[in-house]
Amino acid sequence: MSQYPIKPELQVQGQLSDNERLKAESNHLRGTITTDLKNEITGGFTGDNFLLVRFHGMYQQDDRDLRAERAEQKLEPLHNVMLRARMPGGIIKPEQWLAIDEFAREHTMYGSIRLTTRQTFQFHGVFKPDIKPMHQMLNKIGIDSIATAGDVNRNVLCTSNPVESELHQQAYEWAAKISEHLLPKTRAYAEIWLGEEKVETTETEPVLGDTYLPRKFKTTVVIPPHNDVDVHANDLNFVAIAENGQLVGFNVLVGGGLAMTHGDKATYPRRAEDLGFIGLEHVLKVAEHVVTVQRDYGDRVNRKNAKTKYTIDRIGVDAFKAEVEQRVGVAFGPSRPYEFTHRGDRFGWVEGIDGKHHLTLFIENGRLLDYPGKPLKTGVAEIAKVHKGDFRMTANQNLIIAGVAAEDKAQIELLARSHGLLDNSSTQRKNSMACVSLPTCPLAMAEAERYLPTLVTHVEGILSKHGIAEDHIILRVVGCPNGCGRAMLAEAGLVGRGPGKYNLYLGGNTAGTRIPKLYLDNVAEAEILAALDSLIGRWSFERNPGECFGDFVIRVGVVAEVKVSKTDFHA
Ligand code: SRM
Ligand code: SF4
Repeated sequence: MSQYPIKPELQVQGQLSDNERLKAESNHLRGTITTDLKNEITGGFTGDNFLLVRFHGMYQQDDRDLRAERAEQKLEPLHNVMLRARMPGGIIKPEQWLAIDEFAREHTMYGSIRLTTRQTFQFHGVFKPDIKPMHQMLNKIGIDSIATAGDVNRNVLCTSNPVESELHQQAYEWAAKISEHLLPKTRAYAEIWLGEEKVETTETEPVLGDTYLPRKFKTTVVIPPHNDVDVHANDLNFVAIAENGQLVGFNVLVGGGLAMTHGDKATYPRRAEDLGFIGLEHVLKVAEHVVTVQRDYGDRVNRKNAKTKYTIDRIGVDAFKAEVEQRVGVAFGPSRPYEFTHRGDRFGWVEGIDGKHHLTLFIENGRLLDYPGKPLKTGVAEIAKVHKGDFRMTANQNLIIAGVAAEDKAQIELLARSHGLLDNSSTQRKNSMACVSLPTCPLAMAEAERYLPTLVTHVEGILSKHGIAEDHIILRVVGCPNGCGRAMLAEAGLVGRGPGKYNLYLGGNTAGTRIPKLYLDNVAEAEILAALDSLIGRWSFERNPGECFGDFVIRVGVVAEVKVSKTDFHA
């Protein structure tokens, strides 16, 4: 039941999806998780708990490489969970890092820390007996995993490089406040994982609602001209508007999202669009009511069309905006001018305007592990032992060692270099990204993380062959059309169709403001590389000065521009 008058004509009527039942019956996300935790017969969670643990930041998984062997031995899949932490703006302190480093080493199947495309980390392969101790360890160091998955507002992103120190600090504080404001109010997490007493209260969820949101919801705070968080992948974005280096308010963009389903034309990636400018005093109320409008009008019948992007396309952006304005009690002002110019992280050292130094490390695929001759994970831990600032995870799966005093730079750099954290990867490699995919992701159709390094080597070869080895294209690979590595904002995006087969999409741009379009359907590597070879060859001698690959392929008519996703993407 909403606390606001509802317009039934704007709602989707019909049989609610089963996820709505399970949320309603979950006793505010408790289910019977506690009982399941004690069940030693299976390593997994049963019934509704399988999905409910997601609201607590965990996904039940099993290693897909081991499935057949386990089945042959008549064993159940090797159930474990993946944990995703809540880390608004991706900031983590060295002492927190050392604790997660130890947990990953001692208590996870893969021993890695995986930096994600949403500025946080994941542990993969945590077995049931270690789940509760893991949450208690995290709680001890001031980290939780509340609402990093499930039908809620997820980890709130914030432009990561703190080079414009004061503005960044202000933006970061808003990201943290928005994250807190939109958290579920249920005490289920504290009771189940931290063993806190159940207090007899009548719990309600005034913002998210007692059946939570129709679908996942994603929010960013971004400081132009860097669009490092890829705003168009997100439901709600606060674009920082500054005057004389001071934050004065935000332009609000809503309705971005990248997922689709192969063969279902009612699903498509979509850019976020502008609602207008708001002053700082309205930020939390606007965040709250973009959420409550999506809560009340999002599609709870068909989950494939449940995200904000579809709500806006169904009811119209004007109706959506009017509803938000009415609930907040304020009108959006005209959008203030701003421009996004780029997305990639700024690798190497930069000096902030406060005189502190920040070192951005390229972490291929965000996977921190000790590789032969490249002990990356140990390297970051060694840095954490001496570092006096903090670490910042970027939305491109990289890591910034932030807030280094001039006199400490040499020591940090030496540690980074001696552990392989500062190699001379090409610009192309540093601007390529893949989602996790196999072996842990249950939805993967093709390889992504494990394939990317080889694919990049081929693309490096193509660039060299055409005499432009120093140039790059924004290249992204995802194992399925959910698009976690944001291929649907790449200049060249590969989307998994089946083992070794991908769709190739072309035409995103460097600023991340355009959705690419299908160029090749369900093809293998040879065909993809042949196409890239020919197109990169043309780009190398036909491009206008400064013209990026994505702009080029549209200008010369290789693919049509996607202006309005609903009509253009599948056309
Ligand atoms: Fe994602 C589901 C990994 C960012 C869209 N995503 C999954 C799951 C949990 C698979 C599952 O449901 O069982 C993947 C776990 C793989 C594993 O083994 O770790 C997974 N998503 C990831 C991460 C780790 C990819 C990475 O390589 O970094 C990212 C974690 C983000 C985080 O820290 O919160 C991740 N996922 C994204 C993004 C990119 C972004 O948000 O910037 C998207 C596209 C943007 C969007 O939401 O439109 C994305 N993930 C999805 C979807 C499709 C949602 C939809 O609208 O239909 C799913 C499937 C679902 O929700 O049903 C999904
Ligand atoms: Fe898994 Fe697909 Fe997301 Fe890749 S894009 S992590 S394969 S859900």
